[in-house]
Amino acid sequence: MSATGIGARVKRVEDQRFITGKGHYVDDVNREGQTYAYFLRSPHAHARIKGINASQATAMAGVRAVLTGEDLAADGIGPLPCGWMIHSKDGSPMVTPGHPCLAQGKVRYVGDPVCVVIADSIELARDAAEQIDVDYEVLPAVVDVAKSQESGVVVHDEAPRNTAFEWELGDKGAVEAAFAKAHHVTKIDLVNNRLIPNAMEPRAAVAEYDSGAGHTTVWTTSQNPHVARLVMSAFLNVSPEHKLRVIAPDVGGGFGSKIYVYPEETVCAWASKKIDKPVKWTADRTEAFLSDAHGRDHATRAELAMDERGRFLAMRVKTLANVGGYMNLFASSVPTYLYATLLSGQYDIPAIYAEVDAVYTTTTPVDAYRGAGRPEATFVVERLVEVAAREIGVDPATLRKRNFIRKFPHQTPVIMAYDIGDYNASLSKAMEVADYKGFGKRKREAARRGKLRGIGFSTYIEACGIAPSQAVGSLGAGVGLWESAEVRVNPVGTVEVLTGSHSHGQGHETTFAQLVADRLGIPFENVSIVHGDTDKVQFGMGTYGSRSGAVGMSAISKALDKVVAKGKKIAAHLLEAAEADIDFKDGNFTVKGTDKAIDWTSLALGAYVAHRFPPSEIEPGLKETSFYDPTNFTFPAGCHVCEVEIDPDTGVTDIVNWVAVDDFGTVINPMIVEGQVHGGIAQGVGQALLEGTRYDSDGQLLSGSFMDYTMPRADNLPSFTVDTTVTECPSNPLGMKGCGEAGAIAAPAAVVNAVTDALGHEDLAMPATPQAVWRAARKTAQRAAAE
Ligand code: MCN
Repeated sequence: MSATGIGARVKRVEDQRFITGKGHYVDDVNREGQTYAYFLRSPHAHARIKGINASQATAMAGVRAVLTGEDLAADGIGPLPCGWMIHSKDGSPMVTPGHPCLAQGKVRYVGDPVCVVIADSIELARDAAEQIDVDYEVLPAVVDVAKSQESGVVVHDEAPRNTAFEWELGDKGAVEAAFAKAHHVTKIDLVNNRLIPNAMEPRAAVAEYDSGAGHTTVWTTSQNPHVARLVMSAFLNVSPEHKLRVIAPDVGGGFGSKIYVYPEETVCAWASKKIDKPVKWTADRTEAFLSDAHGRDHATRAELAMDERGRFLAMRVKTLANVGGYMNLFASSVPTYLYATLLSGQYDIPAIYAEVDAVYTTTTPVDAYRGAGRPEATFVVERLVEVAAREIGVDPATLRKRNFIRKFPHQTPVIMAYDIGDYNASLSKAMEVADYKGFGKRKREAARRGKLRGIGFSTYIEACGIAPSQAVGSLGAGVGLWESAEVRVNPVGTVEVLTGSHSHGQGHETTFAQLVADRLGIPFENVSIVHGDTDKVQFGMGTYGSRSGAVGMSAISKALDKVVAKGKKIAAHLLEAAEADIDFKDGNFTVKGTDKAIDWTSLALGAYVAHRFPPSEIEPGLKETSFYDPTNFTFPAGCHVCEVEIDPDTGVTDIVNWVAVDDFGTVINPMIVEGQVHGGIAQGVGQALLEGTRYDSDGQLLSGSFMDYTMPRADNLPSFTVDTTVTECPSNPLGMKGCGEAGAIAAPAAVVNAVTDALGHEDLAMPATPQAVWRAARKTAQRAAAE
């Protein structure tokens, strides 16, 4: 392995600019004559808008415009789309009344943008917004997904019970038959708590309309600028599409929350044309809490049927998924295709039946957040298995091993075809590294100190590399997501790679360059990665669903194959040899069995300056493109073990040890992968112990700041032990599986399994705050005293 090639721990090249304050983010973009947008947001969760009087604001000097939903409608601009149509079990299409960028007639969550003020400064825009009088008729709110359908509150007239869809997956009859003959049934009710994404950089947009060229440029905090352009141009009636350029420069984290096309960014693009001036908007942290798409928010009943030997016979799951006030772009696919299809976990379960009701409430729209559906599925499966183990008195690791899938490929009863894995290997390794055998001793020792010690497993699986068209076709989703790459070899041998992936913290500028340097045998420093600009990269699908390695890098790999193939043709011509006799290794083209050779730099120059290429065989230049659509998802899987110690007097949970053994197939950069795992675990621990989104019954967000919404900090986390097992993914040329979400998927179940193990009972919701844990510990103590 070279010092910078595949498998090397290369330090992230992008970090130089990030840690020296030289990153270039949207808020760093300033255009001449720019104006500032301020969104006046609804203070009510649910209200009819009876009128908007903006006359005083409009009259203020320096105010360029006050625009409302009516202005949008007058310009023929319709609601934002929802990406994936889901059909209910009765065959009816989901009810998705549309998401206007500025409220029309009604507001449906606190923070819903009602109008936008554009002014010469942000202070002025904010002052002017205070002069706007919105006449609201306040309506009752509903925030709890479990109560929404029976609440009598109607969020959208088109959905009288607030039900967007009632979807099902699996064989209901087979599941009922299996439950009827089960020896033991474990049943749990659980809530997957709503999360607020909190990327470090808030959302922002700068839009500039060039009336001379009839062209708009939007700089925006997007994870997928091309999809943003496609949606925005359709929404804003921009034709042809390339009259809109979207640039996503450095983006300070997204975690899924910057995939969608949001109202605010779209309104900036529209407003810039309307007033013929650049318009800038940067969300403040409160706006981020209120208006970034939230994650999770499921209420689930799950049941597992087992035979007398603890073999899993069937699983039955009913989930209510909160979609909030509007159906967002990916919101329909998260609790369906990305959730129910993973309910088999790592287990051989003959029959599974899942029902998912997506439900509107008067809360911030919910969409994908790191893991998107897969953390929810893992939480259901891994809690169910843990509780089942305790109920039937079998060691949780043993029960898992007894039920693992061992033969591959494996077709689950919920559509997914797992290609490869070795779940026993990762669990066994994790048990060893975590010294599972020694746990009993540690527990007794902790008890002597008055502490409760617990250990929890999470043997998770996820589907990454979203989304192969062949696989999603069988889900009925219709649209697959490929990725593009263009490899440009310059005459001096340096290489530029244009990729449709977007890096917003994942280190693509490093790992993608490692692949190129490794494959071409050229210095790592001679490779640069270009992304995030629709005028530079022709098209791409962006970054989410841990797809950029398996899909984006595979596209690069395919393009590199073409570059090498053409290089061989050129080398054959220059070396006066047959093409079949040319070998390529370590940056040198050689003629087999001779000492004739040409190095990479000379070949690159030759591609541009060499004359007399046979015209029918070789075109001058060296640049190749590939569009790569994988044949299947990748299925990263692994085992996380969390060990906790609880102080029963304070309820504080201390994570004392964490072992993660993951299978990500071929690893390009172990250091970056470990960083991804660390970050994911931190987010999962946040969900399990700290992050509680709270609305009051009027729909006011009570946890709307870092004072009330607790993010994980370094002192909440142990030093992680991260290890791997490797089974190479057969469905992409690099053998890679995604790693960007694994930690967040695995961690919540591991923590809750550990905490409930310590407490000795199951009745604990996330986040397991000190107060909740203290109460639970008291219950355990009272129960023990009563016995
Ligand atoms: N990698 C590797 N070997 C592998 C797999 C991946 O070296 N076997 C490298 C990749 O080359 C890439 C990184 O690890 O540099 C992550 O790759 P991958 O798992 O393909 O994930 P993506 O690049 O597609 O990133 C998306 C993923 C998701 S879905 C969320 S959410 C998330 C995450 O990445 N959001 C993040 N990690 C994040 N990290 C930061 N800092 N900020 C975010 O917003």
